[in-house]
Amino acid sequence: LWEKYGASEPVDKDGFQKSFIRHVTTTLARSSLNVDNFSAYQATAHTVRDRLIERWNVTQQAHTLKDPKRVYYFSLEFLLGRSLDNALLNLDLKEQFGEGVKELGFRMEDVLEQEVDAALGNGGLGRLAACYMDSLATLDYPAWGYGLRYTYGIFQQRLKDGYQMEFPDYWLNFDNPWELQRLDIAIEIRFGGSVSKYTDENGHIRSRWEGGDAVQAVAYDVPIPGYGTKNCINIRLWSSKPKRQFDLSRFNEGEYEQAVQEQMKAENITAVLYPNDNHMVGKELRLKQQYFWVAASLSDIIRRFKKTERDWDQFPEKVAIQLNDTHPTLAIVELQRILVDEEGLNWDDAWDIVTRTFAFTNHTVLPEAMEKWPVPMVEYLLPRHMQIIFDVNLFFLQKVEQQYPNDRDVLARMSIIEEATPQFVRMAHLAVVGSHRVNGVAALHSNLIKTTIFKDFVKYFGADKFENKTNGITPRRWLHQANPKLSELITEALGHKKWLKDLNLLKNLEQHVKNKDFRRRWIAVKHSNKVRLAEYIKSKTGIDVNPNSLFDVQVKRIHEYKRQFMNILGVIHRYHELKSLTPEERQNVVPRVVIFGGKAAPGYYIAKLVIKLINNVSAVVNADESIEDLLKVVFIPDYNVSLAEIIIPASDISQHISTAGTEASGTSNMKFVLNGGLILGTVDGANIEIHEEIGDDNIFLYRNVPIDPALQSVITSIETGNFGDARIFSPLINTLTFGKDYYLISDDFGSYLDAQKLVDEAYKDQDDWSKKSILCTARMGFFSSDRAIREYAEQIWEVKPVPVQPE
Ligand code: 26W
Repeated sequence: LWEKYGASEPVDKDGFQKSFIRHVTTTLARSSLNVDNFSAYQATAHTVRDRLIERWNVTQQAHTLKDPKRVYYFSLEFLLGRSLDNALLNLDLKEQFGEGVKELGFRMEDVLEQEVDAALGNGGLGRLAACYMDSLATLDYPAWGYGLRYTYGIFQQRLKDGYQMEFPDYWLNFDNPWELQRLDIAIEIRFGGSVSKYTDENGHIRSRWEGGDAVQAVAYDVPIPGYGTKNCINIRLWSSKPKRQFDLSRFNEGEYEQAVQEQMKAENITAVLYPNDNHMVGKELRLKQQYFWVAASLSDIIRRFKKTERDWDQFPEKVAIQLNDTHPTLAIVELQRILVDEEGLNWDDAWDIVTRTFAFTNHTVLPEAMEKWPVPMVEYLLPRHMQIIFDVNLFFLQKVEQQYPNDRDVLARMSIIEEATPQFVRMAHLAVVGSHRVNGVAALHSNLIKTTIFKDFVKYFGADKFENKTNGITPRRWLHQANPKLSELITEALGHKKWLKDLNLLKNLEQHVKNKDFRRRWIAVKHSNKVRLAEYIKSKTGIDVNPNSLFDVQVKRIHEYKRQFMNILGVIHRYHELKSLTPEERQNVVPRVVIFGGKAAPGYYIAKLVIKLINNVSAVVNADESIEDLLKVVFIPDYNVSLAEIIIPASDISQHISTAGTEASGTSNMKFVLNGGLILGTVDGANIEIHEEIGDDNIFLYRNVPIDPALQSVITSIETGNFGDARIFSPLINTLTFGKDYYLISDDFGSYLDAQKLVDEAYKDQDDWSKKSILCTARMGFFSSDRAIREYAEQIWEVKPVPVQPE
């Protein structure tokens, strides 16, 4: 019967239409007369979901049968964006289903637009996790992601009076077809309570964690389909629910209402994603999120491991866990607790298993981003874990002391505990000590961490423990999906689609650079992407921009170290210069549209002021008729993944201008260049490696030179009130003066302006620019997340591809 009825539905146009109508009728309970674009989206999504579930089942069964070593990617953020278009392309159903949708009276573009983003992340780290899941699936690795199913994702940003306003992102309002609820998988997670000691039957003194309050972790599975493979992997997201049993004694004592309220508090744990990027805020609820998530995930992994009845010492041969920054570091402590307290292993054997299991990726060197938790808070929420952390630290420091006798400073520097009042747990130190590998995310960054924050650890553990894994991006979403016209042109030129699985094949585009017609078509694609963005800008902001201008883009989280402030100061400078030009000189000017986008953390006062300044400058410049089309300034609100998919393909030049040494990698820089956009950047993060790959002629990198007089006149202009009430900006201006210019804007401003001049000059020769643009794309093979994932798999995880049997 399974064979008779279980066969897949056909995936052609007719099969699609049949399934679409069935879902409208039974899943949505609607009639044919009552199908709007949103219902069409839902019916299409459910049809695709059915296909995904089939693949998911086949893949997971195959993995269970073969029982290979698996990799688990622990990330507090997965910034997936939309799923429908991605699934249609990865499953190669877009054409057939597109036809089917059209015949039913809808436009696929409109249908795709209905989907809300899954925005369970802040920025770089969360989007990286999403790209890595795409590559893990595409390369047939037996992998799972583990994260949290936040009820509210990153806030929605709107502008009022030029100021950022935050609104809740209640993304689950209308059912989410991209998840499978697993009510059967519910794990109890404990907080608080106390630790007691007892002597076991062998006379050993052991610890037991008792009492406290428990909540339940319920699993939701998000299928992630690979491209050009049947492999479909899983992201398991946990949602907190009250435990099923109420505390009966409470009821009997008549505290019904209080008991119910306690239960409801359970749901708070996964209610909201913390909106801070690169900035630690020590909220107790955040620590609870972290423990809730890693405890549920480990319990799930251990349950799977135990089914195969292997010895514990084989655990690291079956399980690799990658820690995406320090957020999941408590997993190290939780595994040690389970092995010692519950499974009865001795401390050293347990610790050996733990360190062979975990590897840790660092994503930032900013001091304010380093996670550290007050010891009293950890003690109160997780009393046994705090004891274990102290023990780990004690044994670790004893060994350090053996290596460096009589060096008290080194012990203080390397300690997992920061000796302050109160004491703090340094999560990065714990992550380094509890992992067998530590990596940075770009060459410069990996070298930097070895000589700064982890210097002592490199000396103690040896340099081999520390590696570089330069970040990558998935070409499926960031070229094929976001830029269909360019993807088509590339496929036509290369004569195949293999480049989507082997991005180095783009190299062969280089031979087309000399083909005039190819260059013309390349530019035409860019132009049509700019027209599309111009329409979007008009519809959202009311601002008219001319697609024949140079589109200059900076989109990323707003942060002082990323220096959007320097960009807008440069815009003011450009504005002043334009106003002083003679009519003849104006003939020579390259018209520019300067586009900004990005969210500021709600509590980040200076970042919010930067947004306000950009909007004030935008208002003044765009309203100045004397400037005409020579300069337009736009802040596009609510930058997110699906907006990035419109903006990135339309960029001529994008800015990645962090203070040298502060941006660990950056990943949007890769996305822009892959789409034939040039970059203007500092010698920082992955810009350096991009430069190495694409060559001097195709990138505008600049280095700092000392202070510039042009900056002073710009500051004076703001202070004079040319851009609205000057008083509101004085805290922002103050960041530049009084020796506090921490991010070195004043040092870099002059060379920044010089680099911008080079951009203008280069853009005047459109034909030459098109050559640069093509070479950019052609030389980006290295930055595929497939390359990055292969490196992790081979050099850190030691996992191998497990292809699901072909049909
Ligand atoms: C505890 C608060 C907090 C929250 C998030 C601290 C740090 C983070 C993230 C690690 C910040 C982040 O996203 N870092 C970015 O990671 C990207 C992926 O590796 C890099 O490309 C970016 O350069 C880096 O800023």
